[in-house]
Amino acid sequence: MIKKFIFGKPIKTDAVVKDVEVFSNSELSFLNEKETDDAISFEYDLDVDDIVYGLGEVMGSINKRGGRYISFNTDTPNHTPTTPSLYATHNFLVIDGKKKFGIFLDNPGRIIFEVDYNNSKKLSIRCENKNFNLYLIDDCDSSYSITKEFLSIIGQSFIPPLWAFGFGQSRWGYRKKKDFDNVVKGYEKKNLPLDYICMDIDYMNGFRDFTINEKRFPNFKNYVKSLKDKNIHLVPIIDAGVKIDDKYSTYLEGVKNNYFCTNLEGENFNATVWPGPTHFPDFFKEDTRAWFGQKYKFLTDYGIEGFWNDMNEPSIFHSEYTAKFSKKKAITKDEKYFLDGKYCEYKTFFHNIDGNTVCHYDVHNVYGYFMTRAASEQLDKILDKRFLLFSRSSYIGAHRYAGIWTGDNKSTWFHLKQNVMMMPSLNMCGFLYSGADTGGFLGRCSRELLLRWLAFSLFTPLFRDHTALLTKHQECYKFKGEKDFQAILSLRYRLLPYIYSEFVKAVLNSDMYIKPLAFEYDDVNVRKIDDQLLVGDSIMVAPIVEKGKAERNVYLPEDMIEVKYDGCDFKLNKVEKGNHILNANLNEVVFFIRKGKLIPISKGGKNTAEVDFNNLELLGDGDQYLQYIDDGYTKDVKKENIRVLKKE
Ligand code: MIG
Repeated sequence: MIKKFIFGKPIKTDAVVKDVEVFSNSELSFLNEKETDDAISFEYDLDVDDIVYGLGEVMGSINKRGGRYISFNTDTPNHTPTTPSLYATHNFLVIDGKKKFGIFLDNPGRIIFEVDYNNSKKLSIRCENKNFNLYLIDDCDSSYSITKEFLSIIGQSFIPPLWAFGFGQSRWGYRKKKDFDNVVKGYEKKNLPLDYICMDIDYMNGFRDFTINEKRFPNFKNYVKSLKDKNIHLVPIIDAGVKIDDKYSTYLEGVKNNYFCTNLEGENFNATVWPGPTHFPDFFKEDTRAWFGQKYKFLTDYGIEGFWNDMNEPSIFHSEYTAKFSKKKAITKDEKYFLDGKYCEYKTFFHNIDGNTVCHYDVHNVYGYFMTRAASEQLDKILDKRFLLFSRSSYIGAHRYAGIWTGDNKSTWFHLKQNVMMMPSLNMCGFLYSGADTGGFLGRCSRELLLRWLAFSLFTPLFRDHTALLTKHQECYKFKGEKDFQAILSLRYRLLPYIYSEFVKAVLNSDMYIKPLAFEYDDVNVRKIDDQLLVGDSIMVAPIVEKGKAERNVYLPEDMIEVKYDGCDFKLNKVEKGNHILNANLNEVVFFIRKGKLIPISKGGKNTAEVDFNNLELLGDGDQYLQYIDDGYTKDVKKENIRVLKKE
């Protein structure tokens, strides 16, 4: 049963799309609500064995106990075990104990969650914005059913085209056509698959959105087409800020139509990001969203069908207010308010929400969501097929409009493990099309780390190798011994019919694509496992996430079939329920097929277009597999596209 509780006067976030009955707040007494001048708080006593799932894009394990998490979208390059905020806000959590319930705080303001923090045995939630909706899901017998109820009220997740399920290469630092040609050549030469290349900020003219540097990309339309003829897509980045420049049409249109956020004086707010001084579009306004979204047509007219939205927390290097106040010797009390804390700038600009002026700080966490929604709603109108879109910042609701990537991680084993642990939480919040920068964004990626990371990421829908400016090159073809890379990457394409089918079925059924083991198995031994995951309905993965290791422990909650793939053969081996050790060399991936299940395997290909979805081999001991199949572009994604494959 899902119940809605209303506190104050919340703004419309559209996070929840289904009507939910409203109940009196007195029914929430078990959450010990307390209201003070500056917050509404809740507190709940946790039993020793209670597990707390959820919160989407946050650091830590699948079980959130022991952590302090702050919902306040932040551009941070330092993701440590105790980093409280990343780029997204996903305020859904499930408490799994004697009492089982889920809570979703549809609150765009700053929230502090403490989950058995410092062994307090308490779950405490402090909402700074006192205007919000709270949804409670109870009367369910498992965390999994609570999650599915939740997914059913927030609406269907975004589905990109089939090519977006291929492998993508990216690097901040590709500047000109030749850099992209080299990537294509590099992958071709070493016989490695590739479906898309991301274009980072240097393709633009002085970091102006919706421009192309024609000197670096002469005849861009032909170039896009020539790559598409090879089944390779270009995916340009779009940043949130619009450069202040009298000769730039996007800027002029924004000023003329009052599309931008305003400052304390009511003028357009001025903040510095990559292009220098910029204005931020006020994505809370419908007309701003329609305008900004239509701007993507500039690029779709060149044949572009995929984008990534960045810097939309929004990230600010510095602003007119920090500049002004930092020069002053004496600061008044009022001014101090704006300089108090790290997030001062967010208190100094404003949105127009249904005619009311609202301080950005209070609604900060939905800004990126509304940017991505702007893009998605208009791309949907511009193109008569599905498109790729993924965003850095997000909020629950954004999952209907785009996928996400998890931002600026590092080339470390810890970040690989963190990627594994975060995936189920993202899925719980509707972000099925998601993934991390494979190989790590910052730092120097070793060959071993990249191979192991690819061996995990090949199971995640967004499968992209991305790295930062000035780091060591991290493209697969830059490393010696291409055979190992061929082996790992080819598995993605051999599993593509399974991955695509399981992904779409999960979307259509308001289900998760990647799940914790405990969501399927009622087995005390799996409650603490956070480095093994279920991928779709048939596969369990147990990735190697440690340096110098070719083996690891794995626990099977039931009899399974171990599959070892080395680039050619699938070696099958029946394994009994219980503890085992798995071995996988750098050119091998080991995964498991669940009891009574099947997986379809294709012959593979150099890109998704080459994969034959009809000529499939079935592995496993089940008797039928439900395959979702379509043309890879249609918007009409429906259950009728599912066919039954039977084992002979
Ligand atoms: O301030 O566009 O997370 O993926 O390569 C850095 C450059 C801005 C941050 C993104 C990253 C991207 C980078 N961007």
